[in-house]
Amino acid sequence: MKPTDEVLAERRARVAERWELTDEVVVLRAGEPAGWSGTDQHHAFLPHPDVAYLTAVGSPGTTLAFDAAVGEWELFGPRFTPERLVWEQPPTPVGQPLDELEAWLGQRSERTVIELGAGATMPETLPPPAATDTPGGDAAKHADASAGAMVLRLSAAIALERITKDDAEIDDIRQAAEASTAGFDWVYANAAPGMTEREIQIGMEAQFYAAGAPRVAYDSIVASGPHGAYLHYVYAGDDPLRPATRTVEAGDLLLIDAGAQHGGYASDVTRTMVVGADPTDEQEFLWKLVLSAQQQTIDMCRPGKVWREVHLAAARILGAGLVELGLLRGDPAELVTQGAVALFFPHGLGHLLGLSVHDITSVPYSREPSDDPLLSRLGPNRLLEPGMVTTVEPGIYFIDALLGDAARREQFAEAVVWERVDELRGFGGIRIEDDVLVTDGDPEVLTAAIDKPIRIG
Ligand SMILES: [Mn+2]
Repeated sequence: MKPTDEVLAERRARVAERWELTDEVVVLRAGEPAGWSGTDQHHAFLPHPDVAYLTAVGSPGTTLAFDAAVGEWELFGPRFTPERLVWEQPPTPVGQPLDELEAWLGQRSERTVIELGAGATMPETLPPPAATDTPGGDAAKHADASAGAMVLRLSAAIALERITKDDAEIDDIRQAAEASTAGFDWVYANAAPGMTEREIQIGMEAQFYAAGAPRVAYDSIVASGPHGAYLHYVYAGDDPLRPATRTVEAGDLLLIDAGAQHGGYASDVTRTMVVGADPTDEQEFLWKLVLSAQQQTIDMCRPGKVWREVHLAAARILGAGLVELGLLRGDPAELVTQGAVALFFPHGLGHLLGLSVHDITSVPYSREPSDDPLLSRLGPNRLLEPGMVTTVEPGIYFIDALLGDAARREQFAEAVVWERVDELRGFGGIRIEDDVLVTDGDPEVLTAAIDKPIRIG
C-alpha cells in the first residue's frame, strides 16, 4: 500500500529528529539508470531505498532535500522536454521540477551540503575522528574523513528507521508474499521430471507477474540436483550469451529461492522438494532436519533476542542432526565453534527484508559492531524488535569447493566422517526460507501460505 502523505511526513520527522542537524542542507538522490557499457542502453532502474522510503516515488532523478535551519523538506521530480516525450512516457510529476534544485541549493550556498542516497560516497571504514588530527597532518584527508563520518551517521539514522517496518511497508511485503504464493503453487502443480530449470522458472515467474508483481525481488534461483549446492545459482550466471539449463530428473532435489516484489518491497522464499519420486532416507532425514531447525529458530524471533544467538541455535540443531546421520562426530556445540558445521551450513541464518531483499546493507557498520550508539544497533548483534522483518533460512549443502578442499579435509579429519560425506557428493542442497515479522507476541510468518511439500511431481 502506498504510504499516505501523513505517513511519509512521520517517516521524515523521525529521521530529522535522529539527524540532530542545525543548519546543514541534506540532498537525497534516487539516482539514475546505470548504463550498459558500450551501448546506448540502460539497466532496469530502481531508486535508492532511502529515497523510496522517504518519498514513495521511484522515478530516476527524484531528489529529496532537507533544510535543517528551518526543518523543512522539499521534493524535486523530473519533467521531460517535448523532445524526450516523443520517445518516453512522462514520469509521474511530483514536487518541484528537478531543474529548480540548482537554484534552491544556490540560495543556500553558504551552508554545508551533505549528499545522501545515490549521491553519497560511503566510507568503507570508520574515518579517524578529528581529535586524532596532528599538527602538520594532511588537512584535506581529515576534512574528507569527517565528511565521510557525517554521511555514515546520517545514513545510519535512516537505516535505523527502516529496520522496523510501519503498516504500509508490512502491507507491501504481504502483497509481495501473496504473489510469490501464486508462483510456488504453480511449481507444486506443474514441475515434473523432464522439465528444465528454465521452464520451471518461467512458469513460476509468470504467476508472480500475473498476481500483480511488477518485478522479481532478485534473480530467481531454480537449482536442480547438484546445482542446489551453489548458494546463488541463477540462469545465465554461467554465460548470458549462451546460458545452459538442466533437465530435472526423477529423484532430484529441486531448490527454488525466489520472491516477487511489490511496491518496491521484497519477499524472499525458499522451498526444496524431491521431484517425481519418493525421497531417499538421506533426503528425508536432512529435509526434516532443516525444517525442524527453521521451525525452532522462527519461534526464537522475539523482541530482545540477539540475532547471533538465533543463528548459532540453528547451527547447533543442524550439527546435532549431522552427528545423528553419521556425517559428523563430536559435540554439536563444539562442531559449530570449530567450523565443522559451516562446511554444510556456510551462510547466515537470515537477513532483514524490506526495500531490498538484503535490507540495510548500504551502511558498512551494519556488518561490524560499533561503539557509536547510532551505529551499534545496526551490528550483527542486533536485538530483535517488533516491526522487524527477517528471513529465517537454514540449509544443508554438499558443496564440492568446501568438501573437496584438501586443507579442509585435513583440518576436519576427526570431526567429519569423510567416507560417508563423500558418498553424498552431488546431493545438492536443501534450504527452507520464510519471511518472519517480529511482533510483541508470537512471530508472524508472512509467507506461511506457501506450502512445504517434501515431494512434488
Ligand atoms: Mn534470503
